[in-house]
Amino acid sequence: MNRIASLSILLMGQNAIAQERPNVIIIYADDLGYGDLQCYGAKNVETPNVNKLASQGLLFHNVYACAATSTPSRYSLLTGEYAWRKPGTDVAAGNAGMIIRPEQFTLADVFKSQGYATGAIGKWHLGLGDKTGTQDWNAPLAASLGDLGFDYHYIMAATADRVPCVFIENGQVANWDATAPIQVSYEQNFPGEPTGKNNPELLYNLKPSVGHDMSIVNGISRIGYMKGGGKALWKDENIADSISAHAIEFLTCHKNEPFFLYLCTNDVHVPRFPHQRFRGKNKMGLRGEAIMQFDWTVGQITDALDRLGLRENTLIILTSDNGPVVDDGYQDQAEELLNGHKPAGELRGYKYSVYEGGTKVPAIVSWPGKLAKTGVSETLISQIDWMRSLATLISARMPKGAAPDSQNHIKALLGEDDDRDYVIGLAQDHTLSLRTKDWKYVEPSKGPASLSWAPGVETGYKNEDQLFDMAHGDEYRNVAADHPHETALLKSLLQKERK
Ligand code: NG6
Ligand code: CA
Repeated sequence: MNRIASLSILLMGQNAIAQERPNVIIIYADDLGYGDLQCYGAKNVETPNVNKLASQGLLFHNVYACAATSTPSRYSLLTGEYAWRKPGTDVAAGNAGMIIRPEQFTLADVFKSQGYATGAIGKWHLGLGDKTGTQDWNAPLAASLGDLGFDYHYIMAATADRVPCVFIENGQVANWDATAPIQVSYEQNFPGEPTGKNNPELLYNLKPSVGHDMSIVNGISRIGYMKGGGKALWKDENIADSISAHAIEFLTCHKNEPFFLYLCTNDVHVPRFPHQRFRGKNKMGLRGEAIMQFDWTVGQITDALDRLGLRENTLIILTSDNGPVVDDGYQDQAEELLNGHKPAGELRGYKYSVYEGGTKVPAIVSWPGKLAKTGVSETLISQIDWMRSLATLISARMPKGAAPDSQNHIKALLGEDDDRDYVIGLAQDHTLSLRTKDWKYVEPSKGPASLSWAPGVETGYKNEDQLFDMAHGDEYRNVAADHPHETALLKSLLQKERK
């Protein structure tokens, strides 16, 4: 059967789709930019495993994360609801209560409802437990991913630069150490505990440039205070290895049944501190090595699928939670060593921005023999739609009210042209943008033009309407005054969405 024929069977009727029951893996990178992969034009770093995935599948030029930072972007992907509709979805502290509530129907529930085994491995950053600051980290957490449809979970509570610096497996600290009970606070230090601010001599691995000067774990100071942890504390250089080992274990355990794996790497977020075997291997230093380590992780997963005979029946979606940033608060020389590398490619702006660099992300889909085409896709896609699209793929029904902003665009993910009418992007200060295939509108904002904590990021906040001609890829010249009709139209679409 040729590819088009197999796709049309796939999209024809519910039964035909259900028979497919492919495994689905979302590989969600952190802060990986549109220009950071070799297959997207990066020159200073080799990414052979990702390149291979792209060359056998689809490489997208117009995929958008829902937000320019992690928590709101992940919230939207997993719930199909725009984060800007839901208060409390900004970048979460490590002791935030669980942001998605157990009664919400999630992407994991979609798969679970169809009998899939579901797993979440790696960075979480959507809160844990009942209520912010009240967690007992020395006992099973009161609420965790098991309440959101994930059968198995092995996660970092927030980010590597936020305490607690431990992995949490199925709602309990992994390798919990009875001799070193864990305490966490985002308000005050624990008496006698060193901090990056007071004890810079203890920072033997990495020093902060902005913030990140509270508790010290593994010779790196973080955001927030923690005490204890003992043998449960992670070593940053082993995080990618732990994530990939647990992912391979999950694949192996579930090789005989359909599974969904939400695999979130810590790479290439700060603190960038990859394993020794990558050190000194890239001229861009730690940030380049973190990209190599990300690529290595991808290779670990695809090799495991090959070994297990699962490659053919597994749909892999690789993407990023938001755009790239170079200096994000540690002295890792990322800026000095760029050597001409452009993390966001030719896009304007970075992580946090309302411009393309904030939310346009690399995206690759691979499903051997099942895509309508391979090569490049220009289709306009938002991650907000993946929940309903994947539900359609596996014939899952969703309860009324679930995934309110998510549309079915499975055809787009599998290689047909199926543009979304428009995608909405959320910048760090809550400024929204709306982009159609031809135009991009940015609403007026009172936010600052640059950020004190991330020098080098152009936010794009301006106290006026901005309109850009995306048909000609020009996000530099504001043409709102020349095109009042388009400006008004896009502005009113955005206002309507907001209601
Ligand atoms: C910022 C952090 C930054 C990063 C970001 C969240 C400082 C100075 N900066 O506040 O390092 O952690 O939050 O990134 O603390 S995200 O990708 O998880 O959204
Ligand atoms: Ca991120």
